[in-house]
Amino acid sequence: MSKIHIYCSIVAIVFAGCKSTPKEKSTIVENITEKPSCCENIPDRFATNKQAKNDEMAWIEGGTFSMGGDDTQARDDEFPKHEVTVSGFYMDVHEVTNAQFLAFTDATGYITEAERKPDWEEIKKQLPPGTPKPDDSVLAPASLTFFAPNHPVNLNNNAAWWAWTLGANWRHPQGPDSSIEKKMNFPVVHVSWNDVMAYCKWAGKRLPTEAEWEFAARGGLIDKVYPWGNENIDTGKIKANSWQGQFPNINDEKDGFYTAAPVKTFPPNGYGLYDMAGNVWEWCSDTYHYDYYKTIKGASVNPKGPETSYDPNEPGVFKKVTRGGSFLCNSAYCSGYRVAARMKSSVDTGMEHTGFRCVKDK
Ligand SMILES: [Ca+2]
Ligand SMILES: [Ca+2]
Repeated sequence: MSKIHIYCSIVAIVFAGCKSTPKEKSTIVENITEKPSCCENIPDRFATNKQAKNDEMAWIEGGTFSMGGDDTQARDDEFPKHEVTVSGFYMDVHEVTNAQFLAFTDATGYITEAERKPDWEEIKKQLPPGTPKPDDSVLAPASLTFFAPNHPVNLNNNAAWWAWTLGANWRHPQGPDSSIEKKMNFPVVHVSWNDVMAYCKWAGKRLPTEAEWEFAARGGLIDKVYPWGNENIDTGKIKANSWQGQFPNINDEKDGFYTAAPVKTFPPNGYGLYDMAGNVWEWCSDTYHYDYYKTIKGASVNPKGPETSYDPNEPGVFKKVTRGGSFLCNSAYCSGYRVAARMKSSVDTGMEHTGFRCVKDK
């Protein structure tokens, strides 16, 4: 998912003719190699480390594991399974909360991307030449919020449940009339990859690599589908915050939460990590490439992801990996809470169901 995708699918009238045309892999002549400039030149004022000392982190003893899909729901980009070794690291036991993110913005004055007016000069680089500039009412601070249609929809069209909501951002997760005032222990959302990189630098931490994230999510279990083993998420005790019922129009809320839940509501995995399945998606440091696993030769030690980005659904958009699924995932749709499931989003995109957690070296 990316801002561009939503601009194109929701604001189609404004961008008449704007269409991201999926191409066959063989016709892709070049992938995006340009790194987003904002991740390398974060101002030094963000590089303080006062808050992080009190954060709850778990030591994850490194090891070797088999990375990739373990069941029939696994998608093509999760194969082949391959051997990966990661060194030990500390990991936040829960997703970064609104309280933690507020401490960061209070200390630094940081303004997230969703709170800024979109930069037309940047956006148009990703659009067909000659695309007209939309009205200023569209190019206003906004973010992607979930809305439930009142009828079943085609699950291939995610614009059917995502809205470009003016005034939505981490302080107002469902739009300008919503608030985080009573949600300080909820995961922060509507943060882009660029935003979370700034947080990590301030906290004296970093984002996990995709391999570290999956190793940690498995919680010491071998070749299991979920952080708790192989039992289906809807069987037995409530295991995580996901979507029960018919997605996206009917949510039975058997787990007690329609959207996000306070962190640490559900049982931790074997490493003491909460919400590695569900609640909100979590950014990783790796660039996303659909075929990345297929290019890995032999044993891999502390892999940091591919150099180039490629998503067949939005070729040309530079994306980073997200992991773990969210309150919107269910067993009939994406099962994104499987430990091997991969998702991706452009670096400037924040969404109502996407947050992060940090790691730290010894
Ligand atoms: Ca739920
Ligand atoms: Ca999560």
